[in-house]
Amino acid sequence: TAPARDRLRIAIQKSGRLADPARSLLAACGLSWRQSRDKLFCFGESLPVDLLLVRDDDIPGLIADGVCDLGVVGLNELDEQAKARRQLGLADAYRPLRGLGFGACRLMIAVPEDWDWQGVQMLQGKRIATSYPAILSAWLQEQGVDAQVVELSGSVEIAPKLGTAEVICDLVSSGATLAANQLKPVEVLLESEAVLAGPAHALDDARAGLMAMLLRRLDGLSKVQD
Ligand code: PRT
Ligand code: ZN
Repeated sequence: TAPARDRLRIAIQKSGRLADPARSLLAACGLSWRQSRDKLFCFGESLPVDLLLVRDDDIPGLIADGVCDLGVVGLNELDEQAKARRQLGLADAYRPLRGLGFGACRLMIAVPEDWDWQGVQMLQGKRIATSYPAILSAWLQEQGVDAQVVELSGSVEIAPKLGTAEVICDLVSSGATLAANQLKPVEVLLESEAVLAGPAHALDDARAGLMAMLLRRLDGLSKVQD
């Protein structure tokens, strides 16, 4: 078991879509840090709550390893890594605690604009490019469709043009990226937003009280906004 700690550590995205909203939300909860925006670690001043600035992909793993106690991450990323763990037969290591109301997007199947979409059976035997192979393969299995999952780490939307896949499965917010690539969204696999993620099992030292207080403050904020 990990040694007892008396400071809470929260991982957020260093830069990217979730970085500023995550910081603002935590600041609205009364947290403040010593100036070190370009550093990896921000020491908490108002409360013993420190920040770790990382890539979003690393956040679920940091919670799983107990390096961080909480993280602000897209549900898409959290769910992908949770499903990948499950597919490997590993125990659940983290769970979403609260939806945070920003970073909304959908993980969707998109097909060439000129396809006459008749339903998921049209995916049978096709190659589908995605950065979310675990969510996609679980969904295909659920749908009873046999298709090939082509894993790409980025620029998924150009795969059909390059001929590496006929179809893609990617995040969509405005839909402009799909349209620019002559693709259209046809099926939703996941409704996503930024979530506060925590460990699957409760902490049992001073951090438990800090975590409960932070959740109370977060819940208080959403009441004010409603
Ligand atoms: O460097 P790091 O690894 O931390 O960042 P990243 O590049 O992996 O992540 P980032 O900052 O792009 O996204 C972080 C999180 O924001 C994602 O995991 C989602 O939870 C959330 N989010 C919300 C989105 C979008 N909306 C979104 N639109 N993430 C990506 N996109 C992509 C989308 O795939 C498309 O290619 O943005 C493009 C534009 O979307 P349209 O539909 O508006 O054209
Ligand atoms: Zn990333």
